[in-house]
Amino acid sequence: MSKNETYVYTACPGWGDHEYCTIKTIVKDGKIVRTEKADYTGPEADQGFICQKGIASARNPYSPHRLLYPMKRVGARGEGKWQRISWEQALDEIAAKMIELREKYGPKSIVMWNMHGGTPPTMGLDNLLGMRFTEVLAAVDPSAGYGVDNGAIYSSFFDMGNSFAYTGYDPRLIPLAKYIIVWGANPVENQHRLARHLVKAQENGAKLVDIGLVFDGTAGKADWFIPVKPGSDTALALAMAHIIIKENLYQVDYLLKNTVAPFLVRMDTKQFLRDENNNYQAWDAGEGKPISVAPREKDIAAAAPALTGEYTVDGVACKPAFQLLVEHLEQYTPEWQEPITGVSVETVYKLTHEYASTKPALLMGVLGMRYQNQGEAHRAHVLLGLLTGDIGTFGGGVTSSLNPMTFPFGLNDHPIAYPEGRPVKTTFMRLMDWFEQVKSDQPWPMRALIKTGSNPLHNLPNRGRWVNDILPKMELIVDYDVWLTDTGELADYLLPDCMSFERLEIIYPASYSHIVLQEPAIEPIGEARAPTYLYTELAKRLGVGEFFDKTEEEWLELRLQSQDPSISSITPPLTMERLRKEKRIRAAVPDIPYNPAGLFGFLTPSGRIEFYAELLADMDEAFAKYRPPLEVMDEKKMEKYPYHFFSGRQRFFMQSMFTDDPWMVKLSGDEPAARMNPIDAVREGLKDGDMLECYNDRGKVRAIMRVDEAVPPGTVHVWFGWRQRQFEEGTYAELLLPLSSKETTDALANRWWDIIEQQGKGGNYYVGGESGLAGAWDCLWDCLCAIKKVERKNGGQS
Ligand SMILES: Nc1nc2c(c(=O)[nH]1)N[C@H]1C(S)=C(S)[C@@H](COP(=O)(O)OP(=O)(O)OC[C@H]3O[C@@H](n4cnc5c(=O)[nH]c(N)nc54)[C@H](O)[C@@H]3O)O[C@H]1N2
Ligand SMILES: Nc1nc2c(c(=O)[nH]1)N[C@H]1C(S)=C(S)[C@@H](COP(=O)(O)OP(=O)(O)OC[C@H]3O[C@@H](n4cnc5c(=O)[nH]c(N)nc54)[C@H](O)[C@@H]3O)O[C@H]1N2
Ligand code: SF4
Ligand SMILES: [Mo]
Repeated sequence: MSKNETYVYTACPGWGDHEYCTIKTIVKDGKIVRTEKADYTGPEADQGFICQKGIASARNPYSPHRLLYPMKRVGARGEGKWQRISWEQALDEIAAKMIELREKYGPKSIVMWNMHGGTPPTMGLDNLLGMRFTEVLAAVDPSAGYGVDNGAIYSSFFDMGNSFAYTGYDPRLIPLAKYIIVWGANPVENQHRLARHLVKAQENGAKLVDIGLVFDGTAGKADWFIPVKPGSDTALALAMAHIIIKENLYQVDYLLKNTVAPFLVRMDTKQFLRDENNNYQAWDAGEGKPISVAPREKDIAAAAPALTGEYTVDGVACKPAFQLLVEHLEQYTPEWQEPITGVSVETVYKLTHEYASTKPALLMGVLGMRYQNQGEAHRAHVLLGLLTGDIGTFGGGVTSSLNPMTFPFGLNDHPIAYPEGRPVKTTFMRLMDWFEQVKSDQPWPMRALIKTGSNPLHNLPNRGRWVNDILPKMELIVDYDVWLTDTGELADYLLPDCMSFERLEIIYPASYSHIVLQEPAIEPIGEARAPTYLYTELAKRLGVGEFFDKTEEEWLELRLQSQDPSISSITPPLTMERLRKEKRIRAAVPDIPYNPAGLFGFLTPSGRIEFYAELLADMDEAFAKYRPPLEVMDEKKMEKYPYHFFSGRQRFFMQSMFTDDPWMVKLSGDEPAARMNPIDAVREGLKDGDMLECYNDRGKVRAIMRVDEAVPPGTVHVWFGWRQRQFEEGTYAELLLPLSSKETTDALANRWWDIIEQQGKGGNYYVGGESGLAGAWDCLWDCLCAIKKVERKNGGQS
């Protein structure tokens, strides 16, 4: 750093829902001059590299596109006519309308949309005070059930007992792996921090295999790319499991100690056999009698615990869960999967032999499998990881959401989010129920939508539902953001938040075992105001001011009063004063990398991996099964809509967060494109540069056609990130099939939500305990479309 330069730490504005980088923001003469990687301490000193977006983010606060003043709609909704007003006027009018609606329709007519993923830093005051506000108003929160990433999360609840404990993976473990399958993900372009560790693993001799759809950056870096047909992965994974069993490549000792493989299942009820003390039962083939196994007991005191066979105990016919698995997998042969996945029989054998014989093997992925059957894909991955004995090993295992994190720890957030320490007044709803209810006004009407986190009109499927069913019901729509987004364009009031560079916060998710103080690098630009101001001022006007009586500094001091030993045993104690001085402080956590299975054990009732999910046995869903995706493999639907429509992400955008930066737009090709394989383009008589309309019965999008061999035949790919106004017509969100609907939801997701609700945990993922979030997990590329060439209107604009 040169003379006259100072620095603070900041959550990267490209935070997204996954990366969570802390950046070092360097300031000179009151202006941000550049950003760099943060300096961590101790064993994490060499971690925390950032990407080109983080580097370019120093420009963001000064963007002419920023939302800088409160705005009030003057024309019709969506007409784009705004009038600048003062904060006073905005707050007075919004509060008056909320009071009016509350009196007329009750407190539950107010909907607070405060989805946490994308607001830097997740679980900062933006989110926490939003939750508190929702709670004291006794309002509705449908966004806690917004689960775009959660096929894996709910399915791991059944097999692993916890939805959250297994989604994170310490990036420092990756270079220890000797075989890595990136399966349905693109970490080289989307998880830049992991990319470095993958390269290191390759340098250490690991083989990197990519099983994917598009020949993306990770495929380019991989030693072996295996293309699969969309939504078919469960078939491939189950065929691999089939081979592992047929050829005895599984780890018997691991199965006996860590899984329900030896547990006897009653053939009459399909539940585990239990003794009078409610312990599980295995079969001792040495003694020829059953033996009890207590939950969490690892070693079975049997001479020879049986994994296969059929036994009768007190007149009840039983089989070990492993025997049932062998029978279940019989049908999933490599020959059976070939026409489904497009992967040859030889390839499946080669892949399986390499994967099962190299240790440790890591299976990374799942988020690229956003099809209706994604939960089964993750369960099938878990099955592979336990058959090979990799789950829980250092360098091996199965990850789902690629959240690169180190040791997790909690701040004292419950009392901030919920004055009573837990939600008692908030109504949490599944998104699919919410849509139904808003549309029908039954059993009660909802009339105000206050959106403080996320950009649902851009990022949720079937935009038409919002435009036609939801927004017209709302007498008040407020959008608190830093840009004018697709959601903001349809609001009545726009309120400008501060960017992370302008706010005081604490950063901790994925900050490499450190608690970091985010200090304002610059004064707020324009009239941007931080969430403490927004909620304090609104609460005052709504008669709940006593719940918002603290300054930013005081809220943060309260967050540090955590009982979590990782925080409470920091010496000298963690205080704001200490943080001000040192900027980042290492939590009291071990020096070795975090390994979730090692740390938590398995949180199922048995304390073992329940690849036989007892909770689903009555539905005949105890094992992972192949189920075709809803649209993409449906030959009948393909007669009308022959192309798979894919809107996956690319490296220069972070969801909808960098789309207003001309550099990123330039690097992304100036304007949105629909990419197609040359084989399809030639057959359709299309030329590179033609204007293409992709459509189905939900909606349409127009974009320039680009020929690209990276896209497989049969797929049209429009990059995720572009705003609606950057397309000539329509947007990808119009076409997409949502799972948050009665027609498309999945029996496992419904069962999961029922259990969570029974346990009183229908609330929030991060704050409400180990569960939460999903229940309405939505879907993004289980989607078909047709295409046609159209005339270009205006030469495109970006
Ligand atoms: N640059 C950038 N980085 C990001 C984000 C961003 O917007 N921009 N967003 C962040 C967020 S919130 C998330 S959730 C993550 C997501 O990160 P990823 O999971 O990596 O997401 P995608 O790039 O959307 O999809 C990954 C890959 O899935 C493959 N795929 C598609 N369909 C199938 C299929 O049926 N089977 C298989 N095996 N593969 C398939 C495609 O080849 C695609 O390249 O990225 C995070 N990082
Ligand atoms: N077509 C398609 N749709 C997708 C996906 C896809 O791949 N393709 N991916 C899905 C996935 S995995 C995810 S996680 C979701 C993400 O969905 P969202 O969470 O809705 O995505 P973001 O664009 O990150 O939205 C964050 C919002 O917060 C705003 N924001 C940024 N910084 C601040 C701040 O400091 N304060 C305030 N108040 N607001 C701020 C941003 O401008 C943006 O409007 O999208 C999903 N939707
Ligand atoms: S990976 Fe994401 S959070 Fe990290 S520096 Fe890049 S844009 Fe920022
Ligand atoms: Mo995500």
